[in-house]
Amino acid sequence: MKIRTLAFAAAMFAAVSLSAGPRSEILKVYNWSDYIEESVLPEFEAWYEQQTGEKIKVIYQTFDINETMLSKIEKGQEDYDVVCPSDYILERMLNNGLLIPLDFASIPDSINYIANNKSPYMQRIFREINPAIDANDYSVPYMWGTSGILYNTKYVTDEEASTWDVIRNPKFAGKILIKDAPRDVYCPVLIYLKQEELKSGKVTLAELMHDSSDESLAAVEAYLKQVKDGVLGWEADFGKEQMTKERGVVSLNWSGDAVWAIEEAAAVGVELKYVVPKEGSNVWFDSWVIPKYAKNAKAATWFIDFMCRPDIAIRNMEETGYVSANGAIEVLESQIDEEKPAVDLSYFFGEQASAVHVDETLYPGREIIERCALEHDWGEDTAKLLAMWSRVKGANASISTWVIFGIAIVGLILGFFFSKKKKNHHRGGRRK
Ligand code: SPD
Repeated sequence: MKIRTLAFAAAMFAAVSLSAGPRSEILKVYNWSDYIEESVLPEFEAWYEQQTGEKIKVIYQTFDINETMLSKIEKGQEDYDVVCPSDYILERMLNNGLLIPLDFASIPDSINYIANNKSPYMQRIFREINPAIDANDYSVPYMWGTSGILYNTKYVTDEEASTWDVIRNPKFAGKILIKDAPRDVYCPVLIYLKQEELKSGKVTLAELMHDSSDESLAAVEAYLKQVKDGVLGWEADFGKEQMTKERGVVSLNWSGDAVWAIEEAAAVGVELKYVVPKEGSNVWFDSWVIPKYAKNAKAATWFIDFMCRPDIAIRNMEETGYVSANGAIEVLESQIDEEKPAVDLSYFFGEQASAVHVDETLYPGREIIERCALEHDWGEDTAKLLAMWSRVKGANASISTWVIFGIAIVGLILGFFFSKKKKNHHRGGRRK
């Protein structure tokens, strides 16, 4: 597995833009960094031409955080044809009418990989995102996983890593990496802080995922301020390498980054492990959608279908460490390793998968999934979370935080400018 470099993306974007043809022959894809096997892109171009008789050139760009992508669509109205938001951003895009429905009927039945490889589990959780709009009509899941703790077994015991409190354990001060993803940090910390309420049944995990109260934000902020002194870095993508090089020993991370790091570290004799702490966590997914400003929905739909082709899904998994949300049994079979303990995956693949020998970091078993919940859109309250995040990180803020912060400031300035312009216009109108 190798990491996509920014330079590659920039060079590819520049080269393709220069030679770009008519818009109907261009497909603009905006995806997370390190989230695809690059060679599938030219293969898609050839496949599309073979299937439709039409030419297509993929312009591929990447982002590190959901909020950058969202801002480009929501505020910038950029004409990306396919983007890949996480669950709570998909929910926001649905709620705000930013997506167009997928025209599944435009793909012939014989090659409709979207329809043929749906996982019943994914379909169910997509239906639950917004009871009024079925997210299955607008999006197709790409990868999924959990948030948890990646740790170096030379320094950290299984017991120490089994609780979220490990991120504030003074023993690991200066060697702790935290994902620079406010929602993915807030949720586990809140779950940790609300253990008593969860155990007594006063609150459920699912309810906590909607909890944007001032009280909970303040509690998480106070906790994270204690964590901060021991933090080596707030990272969007570099954490996995820091762990393989043993600069960090504890990392609050996503399961896919963990798989990548565990494999890379093993190659240099370092043992890393991943655990979803006992208190619970969030399960997440990223999915393909077509934003309403897209200019080539047809090629976008074919692209999404191509991504659901089992052999393509497997290659993307192998490259990135993440797990395809594809329900095809070939995808599961490609990951079977008889040396691993049996895991109950019937919730995802059906009864035939009640004891499959796979890596549980890749595919969480039923008992792990039962202590995880999905994050949700907070609407206007998202601003409170971002403000809290900036206060916690303060001078240590990373590039992505400054990007989010910059986006908010530009939004405020534009809002101020336009409201002034509107007032002047009204004044002018009255003077006439
Ligand atoms: N490097 C690609 C990372 C994509 C992971 N998405 C996880 C989102 C969790 N909210």
